[in-house]
Amino acid sequence: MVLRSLSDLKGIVAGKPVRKLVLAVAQDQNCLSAVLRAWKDGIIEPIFIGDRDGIHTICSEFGYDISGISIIHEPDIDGAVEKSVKMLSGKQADILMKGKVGTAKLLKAVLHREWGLRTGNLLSHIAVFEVGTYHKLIAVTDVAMNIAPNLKDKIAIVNNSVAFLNRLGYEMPKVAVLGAVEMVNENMEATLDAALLSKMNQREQIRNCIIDGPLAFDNAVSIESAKHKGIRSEVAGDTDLLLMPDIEVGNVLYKSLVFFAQAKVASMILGAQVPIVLTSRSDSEQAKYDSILLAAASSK
Ligand code: COD
Repeated sequence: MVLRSLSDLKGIVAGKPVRKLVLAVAQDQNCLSAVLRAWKDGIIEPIFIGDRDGIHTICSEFGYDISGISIIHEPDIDGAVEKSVKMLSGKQADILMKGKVGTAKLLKAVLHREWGLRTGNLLSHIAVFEVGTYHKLIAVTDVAMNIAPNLKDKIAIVNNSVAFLNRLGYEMPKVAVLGAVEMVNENMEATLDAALLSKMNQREQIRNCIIDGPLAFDNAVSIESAKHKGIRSEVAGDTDLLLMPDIEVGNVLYKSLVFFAQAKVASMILGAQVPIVLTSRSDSEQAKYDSILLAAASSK
């Protein structure tokens, strides 16, 4: 199975129960608009936690009808984040979504030792792009949570991402581990990790996917480019998942795809007790809607 567009996710969600989504620090116009659209489309049932007056002001200004939606009033940002995370860890809802709060603040609450959403696994971020010049969706990890993953972290990030793609219906997703070059260079750590991950996959230490690397970005997404360099690879030109060497490379690729290539994107955090919709403040309303769709489609 291969998904070609983010709207293909609707077909997956159609067969699943409606999930309860908590919007943490809900007084954000783009987030409210996306959540309400997803609610009307029967994807989720929302709960808003945040400043009630702020939420009502936005809704009356933009004409949003929120009658029937529960609002938990908590004007303090830290308090609203804590109440939201606790609602998820208390199993009263299914999906957490970041509203008008910084990424690091929300993630620190998610990682809280007593009332957070840890599982014992590494948590990681995944972004799924619909790019006009590529023949299918392409996922990129980790562009927003793990800053400088070591080999052990990269194994966990691949495992999180592969389990996620398997849940979306991909039986053997193709994983490209990126480097600046496609040869192992002992001075470039990313190429050493890539070679190890590929060998671990060959030896079935990492399963349910096909890993190849190091691949430079052009070889990962273009078969012509790979052929030109004489690279024989099952992954080259047909990648489903790009593993980034670190957050800077990942974040720059993310922003380049959105701002230069007008790609559509959906993103979330994997590996926690529940799916977490974590879009950045500059993401569009459509990206927020698609991220809710992604979280619902990949729910267990
Ligand atoms: N998965 C599971 N546990 C983790 C993870 C993870 N990815 N990261 C940290 N932990 C655990 C550690 O094991 C430790 O027990 C505790 O959390 C604190 O660890 P620190 O001190 O390394 O981490 P923090 O709390 O200072 O920061 C964690 C963040 C996720 C907030 C941090 O890594 C971060 O700021 N990431 C980048 C977020 C960001 O700004 N993204 C924006 C890009 S758009």
